[in-house]
Amino acid sequence: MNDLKARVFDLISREETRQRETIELIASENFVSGDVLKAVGSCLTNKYAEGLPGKRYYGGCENVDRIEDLCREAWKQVFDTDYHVNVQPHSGSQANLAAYQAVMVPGDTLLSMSLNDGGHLTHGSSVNQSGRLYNVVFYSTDEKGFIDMEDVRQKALAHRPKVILAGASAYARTLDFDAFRRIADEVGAYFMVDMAHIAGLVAAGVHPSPFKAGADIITTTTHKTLRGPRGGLIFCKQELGKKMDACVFPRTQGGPLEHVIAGKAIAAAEALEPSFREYGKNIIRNCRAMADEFKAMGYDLVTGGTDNHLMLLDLTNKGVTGLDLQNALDRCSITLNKNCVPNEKLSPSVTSGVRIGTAAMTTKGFGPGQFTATAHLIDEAVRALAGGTFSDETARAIGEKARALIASVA
Ligand code: DSN
Repeated sequence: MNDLKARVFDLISREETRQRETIELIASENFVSGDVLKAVGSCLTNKYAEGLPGKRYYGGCENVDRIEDLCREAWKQVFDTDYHVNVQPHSGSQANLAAYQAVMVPGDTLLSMSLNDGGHLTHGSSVNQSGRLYNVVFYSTDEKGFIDMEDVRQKALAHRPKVILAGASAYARTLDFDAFRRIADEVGAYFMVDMAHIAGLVAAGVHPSPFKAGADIITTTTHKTLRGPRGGLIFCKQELGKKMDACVFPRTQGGPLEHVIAGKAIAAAEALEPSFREYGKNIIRNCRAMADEFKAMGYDLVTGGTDNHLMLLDLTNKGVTGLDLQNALDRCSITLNKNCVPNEKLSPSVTSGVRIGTAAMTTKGFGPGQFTATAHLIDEAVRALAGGTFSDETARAIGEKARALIASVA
């Protein structure tokens, strides 16, 4: 093995250790099963299969055709839907880009939630293609951080968007899909949902379903609460299916990643197991327990709490920035990410808050006891940072306790 390979494998092994010995609180991450890893690491990575099952531009597709068909059917079963599905998007960003192209032309209006309020980069941010191609209008959150549905309606009436988008990457509350659908109908807009963060909760039946609300297009990633491989999916009403497929390939992508599609099929099989429903319930139970503990310790939570897998801590009253806390916790075997809060005064690379999610550590077996104990470890770091006493010794002491918590469920 040459030196470069040895270095790469060494780094993979270090990352395995980091993932094993760290309390993982990034709300968009999770730990896949050995079967998902096996599929993603399989010989399917060698295969080109541009096109769709039965309509490929390459020979030798008989096995990948079958896998992709199984994958499509399984995901429809997971969400109990007869929508059209495309399982080829390489990511959530690719899924959104293709979905927009199926119903909008450049210059059309998209009504969505801004990145600062909890939306996603691909929901019209000026630094993303979505913000450059479309005329983007953002609806707002109220002073507590809740989506203001009256503002959605007023902006929809004023701007007559082609698409109204519901979905977020840092929003701790239930999305009212029925209310969005009604507004979209009132102004004749397509109603699109990006359920990437909450898809596992929808699959588990612990968050309202955008399918039941009749969204026209639903995109998701497969690697967050769904606990599958890194990738995307697009569901849409049957009448949009042909256009949607063409917007994935050849419009925005080339050859599909059939090894990842196989991993998505395995993840769908796992989401269909009864234990997945239990997993979804536990994610929320754990998140509420941790949020309550933070509140009891005097922390401000955006919206005052959580209904889903994540919470946003506003650290303004603690005198600590999101960046400082993220960096300090990196030294304590605890991983999370800095995050903007409503009316953010600091830059997105510093921020006044952090986002905390419970999906990954629920997979590892953490229950309310471990999550509340983790809240106290984070508080220990915050207090040391605020008091100017955070040191190598603080990091070592918190890190030891974090690793003991992990060991307690191993
Ligand atoms: N960047 C992801 C997140 O952390 O929410 C979304 O794509």
